Amino acid sequence: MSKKLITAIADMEEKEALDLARELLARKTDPLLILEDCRSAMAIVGQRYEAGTYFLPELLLAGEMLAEITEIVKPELSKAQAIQRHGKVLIGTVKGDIHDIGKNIVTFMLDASGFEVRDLGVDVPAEKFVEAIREFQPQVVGLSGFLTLAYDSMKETVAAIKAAGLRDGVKIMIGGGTVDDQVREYAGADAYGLDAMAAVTLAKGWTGGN
Ligand code: B12
Repeated sequence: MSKKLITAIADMEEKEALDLARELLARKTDPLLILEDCRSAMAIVGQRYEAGTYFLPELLLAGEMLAEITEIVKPELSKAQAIQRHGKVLIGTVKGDIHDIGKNIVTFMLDASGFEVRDLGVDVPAEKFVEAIREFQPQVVGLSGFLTLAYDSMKETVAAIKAAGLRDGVKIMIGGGTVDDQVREYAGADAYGLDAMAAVTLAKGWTGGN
């Protein structure tokens, strides 16, 4: 863990944060640990937003910094993973929610771990997931969401997949922010994953990848 990186992101020191991320990579720090620090920093940003000391511009800048750091660590992450295609994963941020930093990390990790991933983007209505399952034929569907309202959208999406007669053909994992096993049960998904590595482990478990 790099306290300096966490503090730089949390304090909105963009240049320092990016320089530190590059420096850590150059010192052969595990790219996953760098992403983990980003997550810790985001939690602090969230607390400051809740406390009223940060506002939307800070959330936006934090989002940008995280996206930039993800771009910086991407090449190293790719190198660490052997490319061997395991199966197909369809992913998206559910309806009403536009948070996609976490989803993008999950997408990237799945791709780097050998999955063919189709990313439907953000604010994705249930019907769009159904359409894409018919067309793309994934074994795994990933639903991401950070807002509390995303829980209902996840439930609607799983119900729509079931109503379309496609539920038995796919495994559904959910994740993002405060999603936990209770939300999984509420939504009717097969599993929830705490982070990008958990998403990869779940998908591999369902597709027989290793
Ligand atoms: C950055 C941010 C934004 C950015 C988003 C930029 C972007 N491109 O995503 C912007 C500024 C746009 C934004 C907007 C809003 N935000 Co905001 N935002 C955040 C913030 C600071 C960080 C979120 C984040 O990216 N975290 C880092 C990522 C890496 O974590 P993650 O998503 O959890 O992802 C990891 C895991 O969860 C997992 N994972 C993620 N997806 C999936 C999927 C699967 C299948 C699996 C297995 C795993 C998995 O793997 C990821 C990597 O390890 C949080 C505060 C916080 N507490 O974190 C608030 C927060 C989420 N936002 C909040 C709010 C209220 C909003 C707004 C409504 C604000 C407003 N008044 O307009 C809007 C939402 C608009 C909408 N319709 O969605 C609230 C949500 C409250 C709630 N419970 O509903 C929070 C918690 C802040 C707060 N404390 O109030 N936000």
